Amino acid sequence: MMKFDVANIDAAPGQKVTVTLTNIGTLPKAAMAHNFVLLKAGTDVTVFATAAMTHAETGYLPPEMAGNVIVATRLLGPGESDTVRFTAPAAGVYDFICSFPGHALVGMRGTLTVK
Ligand SMILES: [Cu+2]
Repeated sequence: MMKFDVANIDAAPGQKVTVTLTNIGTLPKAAMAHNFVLLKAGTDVTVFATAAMTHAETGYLPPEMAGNVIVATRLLGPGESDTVRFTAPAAGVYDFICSFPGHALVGMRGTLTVK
């Protein structure tokens, strides 16, 4: 399923947050991999996701938009898992997406609400 099971994460500014992503799918990694990419405020999700499509070599993280990424997991194949830790930024709403081609655009995204 091209969906995160958690669509919103709440945190307080400065709070330490741990996110573990597990790909529970069974399709091969080349066809259906997932990651968790938390984007800085003001990042256009469509622009980022579109730029990501051509960067398989970096796990679909566009080098030219590296400055827009707060934190990202590895790109995960079936059954794989990765954990990232970060400090919640200033109050606001931040998008997170899966940057595998097409996934964010069909709804594999969510928000981090910091307040
Ligand atoms: Cu995905």
